[in-house]
Amino acid sequence: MDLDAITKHSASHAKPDGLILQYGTAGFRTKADRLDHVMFRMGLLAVLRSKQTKSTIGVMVTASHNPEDDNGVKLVDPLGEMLAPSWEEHATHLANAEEQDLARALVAISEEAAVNLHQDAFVVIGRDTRPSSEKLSESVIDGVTVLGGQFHDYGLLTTPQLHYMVCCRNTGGQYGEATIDGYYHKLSTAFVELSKQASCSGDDHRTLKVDCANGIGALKLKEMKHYLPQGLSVQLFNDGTKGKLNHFCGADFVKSHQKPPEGIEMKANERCCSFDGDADRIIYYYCDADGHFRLIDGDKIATLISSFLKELLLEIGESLTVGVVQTAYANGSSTRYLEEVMKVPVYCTKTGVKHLHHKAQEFDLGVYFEANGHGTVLFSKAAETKIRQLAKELEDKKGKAAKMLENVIDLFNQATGDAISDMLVIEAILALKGLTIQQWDALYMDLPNRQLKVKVADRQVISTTDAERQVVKPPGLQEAINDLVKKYKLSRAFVRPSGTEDVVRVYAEADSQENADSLAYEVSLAVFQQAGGVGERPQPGF
Ligand code: 16G
Ligand code: MG
Repeated sequence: MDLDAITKHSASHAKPDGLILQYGTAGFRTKADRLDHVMFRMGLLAVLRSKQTKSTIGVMVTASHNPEDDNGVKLVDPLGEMLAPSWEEHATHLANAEEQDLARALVAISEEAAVNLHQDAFVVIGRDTRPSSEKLSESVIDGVTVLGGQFHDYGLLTTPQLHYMVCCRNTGGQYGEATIDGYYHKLSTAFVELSKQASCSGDDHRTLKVDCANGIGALKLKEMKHYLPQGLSVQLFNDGTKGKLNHFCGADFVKSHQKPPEGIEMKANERCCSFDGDADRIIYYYCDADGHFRLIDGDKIATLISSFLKELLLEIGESLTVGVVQTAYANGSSTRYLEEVMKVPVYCTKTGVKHLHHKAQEFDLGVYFEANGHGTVLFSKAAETKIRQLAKELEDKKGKAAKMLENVIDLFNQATGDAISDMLVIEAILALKGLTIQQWDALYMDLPNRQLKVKVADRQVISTTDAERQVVKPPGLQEAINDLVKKYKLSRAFVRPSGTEDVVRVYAEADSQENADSLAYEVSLAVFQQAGGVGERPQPGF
């Protein structure tokens, strides 16, 4: 390592004095103008990680569903997974080292992680459409080059596309070709093959309206349209030509406000969906004949997909295990439906894709979705091999089911949740089963729910256990929540410190919207009073 050169370059990406940032659930995220030094340093870190793993590492510049003037960065590990936890710590140390300590911090990481500095390094970079992203990705490249790493800059990509590229490059092209054309080709081929089986479902021209959150998803779906069959017509809204990124639109807005985005024309019973700012989340919805807005969130997506997979597995008759992984935010009705009606085992993990992903790897078919629409299906290597073998050898009903499962494997981005890939799987399943969006929605009734946030002086005073469903600190808060929950029917509530914002999040569900709102308010007040609330006290009503 040429430590002098590093120190010299770092001076032009100087860290603002005293600024401390944390590699959180989705990497570093804050106002874009505070991130230049973090980008440079993540370029450095990506090189070390690449040397250590002898693999290509990804760096994605995005702040997902956050406002347009925020930005962020995360590293992608060799098989397209989130960065390993021990390296999250290295990332935090490196980002927070004062200028004069930077070289020392780098040496310390190399030693602790036993990095062979003579090894070659290769880093791939992607970015979203934020005005700040281009400049920030140049700072990443600066960091990569000063440490002698080689790189390929993909420019504008969705987050899942970057995960895909990393996975392709580290599997010798087995997973797909590491180009944007390779991505479209892989997904569209699998989609066409899977949809072919739907010949008798009648509705052969399907329209889907997509709110692209004024983000990267719009650009990429536009490119992909040429690869999609005539049968699926995708109409883009909030495509970034006018509106602001994530402003009154996008999956996060729709899910948390439980209302349609601005800028989309919805007619009764039309199928609509929203992506988030970096296109790794998807939420469906429609307006019913009475004009009521109906949300179909990640839980219902997981249910649709699991029931489809279970049917195919029954057809092929192999004893492959299926598990569904959710978080505490999963609607109580979805968990009950999955367990009691569909008889699939359901597991709950902490919030954040890496936790769900990890748990899902324990099954032959691991379906994981957060209620906010982030998720995918993972197939174990053994299951994939078995399915591909049956698909090749058999021509009967069993072989047909195996072929469909093979298409599903290729269609899901198994590196991470992917709005484009999930959308295509859902569209194929709806067509295959001849389901309308109302029929899908009617699988079960969501319990009314409400999410709120509370500002406190230090959100870390709250700590939780049992996959974030129980508070252990401050003492007494869980008892207060228990007492409030007892006042309502079919009720449940939990609180947790956010991993991406300086707030405490509150979730409540109950038998009616009024009761869910009221419970959420009362729990917010308890948090405010017992966990050091600041600013305005929570108010009832919405
Ligand atoms: C990040 C996570 C998402 C999680 C959210 C929770 C990834 C890629 N993204 O966006 O899965 O739901 O954080 O945010 O892991 P919160 O901690 O602020 O509630
Ligand atoms: Mg996102």
